[in-house]
Amino acid sequence: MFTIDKETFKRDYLKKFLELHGRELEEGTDHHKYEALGSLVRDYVAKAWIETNKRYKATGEKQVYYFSMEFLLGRLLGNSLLNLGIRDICKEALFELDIDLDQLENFEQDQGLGNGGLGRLAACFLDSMASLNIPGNGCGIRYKYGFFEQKIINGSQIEAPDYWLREGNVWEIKKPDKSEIVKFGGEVRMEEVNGKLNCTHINYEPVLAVPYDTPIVGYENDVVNNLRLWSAEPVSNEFDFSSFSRGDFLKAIEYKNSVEAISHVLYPDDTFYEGKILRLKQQYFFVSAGIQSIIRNFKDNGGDLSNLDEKIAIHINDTHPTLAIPEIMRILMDEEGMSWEDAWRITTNTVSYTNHTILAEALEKWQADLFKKLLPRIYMIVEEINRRFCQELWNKYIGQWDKISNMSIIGDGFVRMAHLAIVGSHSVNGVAKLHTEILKKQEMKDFYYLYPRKFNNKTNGITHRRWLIKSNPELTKLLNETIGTSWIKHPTDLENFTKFADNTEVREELARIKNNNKKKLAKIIKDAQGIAVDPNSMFDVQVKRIHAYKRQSLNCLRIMDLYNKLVENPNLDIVPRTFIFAGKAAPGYYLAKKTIELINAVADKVNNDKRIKDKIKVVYMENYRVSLAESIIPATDLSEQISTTTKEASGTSNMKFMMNGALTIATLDGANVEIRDEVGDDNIIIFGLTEREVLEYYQRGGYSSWDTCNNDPRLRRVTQDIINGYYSPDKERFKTFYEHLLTYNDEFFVLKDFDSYLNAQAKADELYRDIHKWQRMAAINIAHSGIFSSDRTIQEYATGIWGSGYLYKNL
Ligand code: 26V
Repeated sequence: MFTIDKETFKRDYLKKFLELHGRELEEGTDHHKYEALGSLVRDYVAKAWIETNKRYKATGEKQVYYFSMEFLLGRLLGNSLLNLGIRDICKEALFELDIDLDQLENFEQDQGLGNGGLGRLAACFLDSMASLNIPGNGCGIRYKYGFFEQKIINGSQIEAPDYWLREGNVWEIKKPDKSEIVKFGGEVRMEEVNGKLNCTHINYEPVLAVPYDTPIVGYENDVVNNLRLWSAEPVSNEFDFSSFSRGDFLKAIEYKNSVEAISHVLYPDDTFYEGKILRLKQQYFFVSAGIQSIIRNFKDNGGDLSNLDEKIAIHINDTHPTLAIPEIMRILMDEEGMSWEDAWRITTNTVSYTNHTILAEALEKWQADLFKKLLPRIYMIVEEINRRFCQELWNKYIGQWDKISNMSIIGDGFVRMAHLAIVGSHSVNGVAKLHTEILKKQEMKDFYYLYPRKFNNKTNGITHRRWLIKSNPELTKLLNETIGTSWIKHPTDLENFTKFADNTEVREELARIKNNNKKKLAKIIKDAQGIAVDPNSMFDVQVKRIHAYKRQSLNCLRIMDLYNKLVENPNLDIVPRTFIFAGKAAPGYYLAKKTIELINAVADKVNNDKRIKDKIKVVYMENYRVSLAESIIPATDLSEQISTTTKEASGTSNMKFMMNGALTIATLDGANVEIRDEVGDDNIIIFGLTEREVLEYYQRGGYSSWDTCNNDPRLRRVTQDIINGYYSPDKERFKTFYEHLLTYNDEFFVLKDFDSYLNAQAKADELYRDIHKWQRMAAINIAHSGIFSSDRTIQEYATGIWGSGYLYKNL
């Protein structure tokens, strides 16, 4: 294992600083100091990185490649130091140089190449693969602009570009010699030569895919895995791209721009699919580059392609990388001369797929004519996959034309990516028990009947190294002092903490730690937006993407109701609360942006009303991102997980909150169900419609939001307040919000769940009054959170899907 003593570290650091900046430490800025440290850590990591690679080559172990359009890594310095096992030494050494490590870490820009849950999950998975000694690599896009930066101006969201590379990125290494060429457009010629079909692709637009590698450090195990992100560049002048650029300056510039657009920006949508051709281009770009480099590497190491599936597992994170399937087919057939049958067997045995949402509006389907024009050879292969698949259906479901056309991969003029992903892979998984059941019973039921063995569940997880050890050092210390340190490598050992739930001293210590974290967050809030919040109030938090199904609206309506009650009776006996929101809305999602505005309008009114004596405060924190989550989550008392049942595939912040000792108020949706099963009904607050009730309303109707509203004076009042000028002189401002609830019958049952939600909140209020009772519940939540470590999730993927890793070999 990597070790270093304090003096050597100091020497190395000063040397690095001088080399990098050409000046003495005293003359450097904080950013200089951060950069020198990052760069030094990368040097330390480099040796293990190379060694890991060599070891994988020597043992010939199965390699996993996790393909994802998004990797939401956040900051890397703190976690790399932690995983290397030198964070404490480094902190002491820097202290002696008059540098505060915690502060320095704040100078790192978040690497925000993801929208939300799906991208962060990919990042947690990389951390777990490295920490479990699983040869697992990430493959994605190096967007020049990450997820936009959110500013709240006059209560509304304004988007600014996230040029995260402005000050450089110490973690990445560019590897131009490992570039690949990706081909778009053009024509395909098929010729029969000696009884074999030969395929040539001509007049295409070539794009150079250049890889940038980032080391992923395992926890104290000398493993350093690789995340490879591809950047698009024009091919060099020597390349003969004759038909469109030679001698024509303007065309050459156009070409350059069109190429660079590919890795320019991350699409800031996570639930609404638009058929933007650039996005399809992004998908094929990184998938083709990734697959080509895997196969090239495999062959260079003497691999035999006929057993590719025994040596390599390719996992696709949602449908975005589904073109991996026809791309592998293309290479095996066109470039390696394999038969369709052999190529198909190898491809399907290699690829596995995770579904992350059941929202119909997020399902990817590409217009077939656009697809064909952009990717002519890939389209031919998809057509052939579909022809053979439909043949199989015809033989099985004689005469059932509707069923067959519903299941077809190409239909109604579109290529349906989820269908291609299911047909072309050997495993399809959902991300929580309920979600997988809904996939099997509803969304993908026809495919489940056809391929029951492909479907399986892998409940999500989070890395406890970032989300507990790194972000909550005081809680980590308490755990180590009470139950020892075995939980760090075996997170389910956190269960041993259960016996301390009844220990008065431990409960008091838990309360003290929480209060400390709340004080830190209160300072961040004060510095950022000038609002004073009381660390002794209950911190009631909802942070996540803004979406109608996640129901920030429900949370907002109950705050409005509570405010009305307080105005009526300022002496109302309630536990003082600070309501904290954060999250970004997709720039084109009008209702979500209006939700942010409404919350801010409510905040403005509530925070400035002297009558209610500061009993409640509402804060909307700007620019939610991984590093901000790391400050908010350890400071939370109550975690809001209030999506409409059936809509949230899993959720992962729910797991982060419980691991940090927050209690959860939740619907029985996504992984909330499993959290409830772990902690028991007494240690979570559940409310709202059940799965059955929701599905019945969707199928049979019978819900009238209008009637629900009219029968509840509280709802009548708060819904009127949205449009009567109470929160904005402009009565039109929140009209859409109102209409969604009342004119369009409240698609997500916000009004229906209102009463039950208020009762649940009253229960939270009552529990919080007895701090011992509350901390007992907090302790039980922490103790049962180990199962939600992504180490458990990754072990399940490795043994159940990929057939990889140490655990698999020792089964
Ligand atoms: C979908 C789309 C649709 C087209 C436009 C661009 C785009 C980008 C990303 C996505 C993926 C959305 C799906 C997603 O993020 N699902 C979340 O996945 C989490 C990890 O499994 C899970 O915890 C959340 O419940 C689920 O909403």
